[in-house]
Amino acid sequence: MKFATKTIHAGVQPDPLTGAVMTPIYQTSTYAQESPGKHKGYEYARTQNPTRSVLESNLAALENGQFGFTFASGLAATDAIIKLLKAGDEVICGNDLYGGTYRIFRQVFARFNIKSHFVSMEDPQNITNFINENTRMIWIETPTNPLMNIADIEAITKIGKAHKLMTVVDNTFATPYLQNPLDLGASIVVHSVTKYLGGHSDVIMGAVITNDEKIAENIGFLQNSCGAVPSPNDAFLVLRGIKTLHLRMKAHSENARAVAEFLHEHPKVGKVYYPGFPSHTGHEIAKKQMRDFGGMLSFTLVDDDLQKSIQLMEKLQLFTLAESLGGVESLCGHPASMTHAAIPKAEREKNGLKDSLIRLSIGIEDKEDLIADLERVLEEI
Ligand code: P1T
Repeated sequence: MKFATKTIHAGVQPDPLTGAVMTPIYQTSTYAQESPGKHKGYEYARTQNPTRSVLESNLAALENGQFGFTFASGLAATDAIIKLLKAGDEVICGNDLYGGTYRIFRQVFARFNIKSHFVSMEDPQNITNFINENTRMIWIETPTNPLMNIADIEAITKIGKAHKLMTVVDNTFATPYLQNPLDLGASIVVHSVTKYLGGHSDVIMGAVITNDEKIAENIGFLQNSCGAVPSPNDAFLVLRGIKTLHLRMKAHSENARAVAEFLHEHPKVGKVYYPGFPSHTGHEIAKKQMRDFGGMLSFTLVDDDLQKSIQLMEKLQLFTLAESLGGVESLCGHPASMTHAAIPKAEREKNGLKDSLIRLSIGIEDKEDLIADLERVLEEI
């Protein structure tokens, strides 16, 4: 099956009980058993839920994976993956990551003696400098949040395999429409389903997808044992959202390209962080591993003036100032005080994340209206 067909059909069958074409919301916490242990494959809804199972099969198919698991949030999915490790293990992470991912490594799992190193993934050789006998995992985002850096998934998974490490790719920004890390050798794909997969800013959810049977068995065990599962209602909403993923990602990518080009030409704009530009350091790798460049971009003003950046975000009308991304509506955000505030300022700046940086999640409105909104505000500040 090709991608668009998979979004609509993979894992989805008319309901065996009624023939309902849309997967029903099985809003139940438990299931009747005929005799102890004699049941229809469903015992308790933390462990299995038919609405969730359909979504998990669908997500696995989209990522060309065999096994899919959903969680109550992207961070709950991240939490489950880190719990594959034990005290004393070490992880090498990209140095530009969602602030919450940094926080869970540094402020939660550090307490359980899981050590994390944050290094630039633009040159995969940086990883080898940190590998020792305790290293178990490499963790990357590509494109990264919020600097839109690109990591070479194939090159990094090769290093991972050579040292028997798991390579985890957070594919939230790209989505499986644009990039399939498992095909490039990744051990695990993680998603904040909250974003493009859900697509409508109305659900918090995460997902883990893998082709590795042993990893799948452990993630399934952790999903049930730790219990951060999503609700069947949310599983229904995400199944519904995914049916238009291909159409939305095409529109997000087209609009983001137009907005990036507009900003690039504007005299009041400083740097535009967008991997679709041939001048972007990761452009060639992005072209190799992605089908388009996605709907996210960041930029600074020419004088790096924080107050003007804030004014701009306050004055935009079509871009709502809010955390999150990947919905049909455009959002703007201030990473330093919002999504990446958990990273100490010195660390942020060392990695190139300026306080004046503005992040845009480009929606699927008419691009002329988005550009007009930005043009008006850039004029006013
Ligand atoms: O918010 P949650 O569903 O728990 O997902 C966490 C997460 C994981 N990975 C990436 C790349 C993310 O961007 C996120 C969440 N990010 C935001 C809320 C944000 O505005 O960047």
